[in-house]
Amino acid sequence: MKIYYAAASPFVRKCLVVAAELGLRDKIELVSAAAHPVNRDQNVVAHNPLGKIPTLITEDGAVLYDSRVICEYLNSLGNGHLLPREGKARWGVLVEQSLADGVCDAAVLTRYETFARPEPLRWKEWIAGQLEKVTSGLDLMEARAASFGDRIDLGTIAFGCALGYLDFRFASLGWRDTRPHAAAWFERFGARPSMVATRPT
Ligand SMILES: N[C@@H](CCC(=O)N[C@@H](CS)C(=O)NCC(=O)O)C(=O)O
Repeated sequence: MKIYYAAASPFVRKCLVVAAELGLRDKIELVSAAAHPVNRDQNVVAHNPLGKIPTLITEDGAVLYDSRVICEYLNSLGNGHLLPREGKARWGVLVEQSLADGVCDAAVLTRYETFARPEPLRWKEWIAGQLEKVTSGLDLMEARAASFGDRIDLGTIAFGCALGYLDFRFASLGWRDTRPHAAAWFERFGARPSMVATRPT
């Protein structure tokens, strides 16, 4: 399999952590991509009209995106223990993934607004609105993290990648200051080999 990839992307990281936790990491070749909302990477667009990463090409040539689809696919290839099969537990994990991905979406959009958009066109209130999503999302993540224990699944992996992205790009937010449960949980979770191997630099 091949994945269009950038080390900084929290969505790519989520897929690679999932692959590592399932013992599939060696089966995935990384193909560097320069995904950008304006200067679109045509190598990615050739497979995925949205031009976004991650984009996965499977062994039989199918093209999969976005990260949620890729993670479910990898889970089905491995022995499927990262997503409960049914019931309340399944919806709980999927919503946790949506929450963490939503925090990443807002953070990535803030990055684009501050670094990709020409300065005279930047919209301060829009950036503030995205950052509010990040902080209110973090508040719910704090509440959920209190009961995570040693859970390893799509929900906790997505949380880990979101918190790692905030450390990487938004350290000045100081998310740990008022979120002790998430901080303590991430201290342990972030030390997993799958997380260490994919830490953005
Ligand atoms: N919902 C998508 C989000 C992916 C995403 O936004 N990736 C960013 C990189 S972190 C990207 O490809 N940006 C290029 C663009 O917006 O065109 C997923 O879960 O895979």
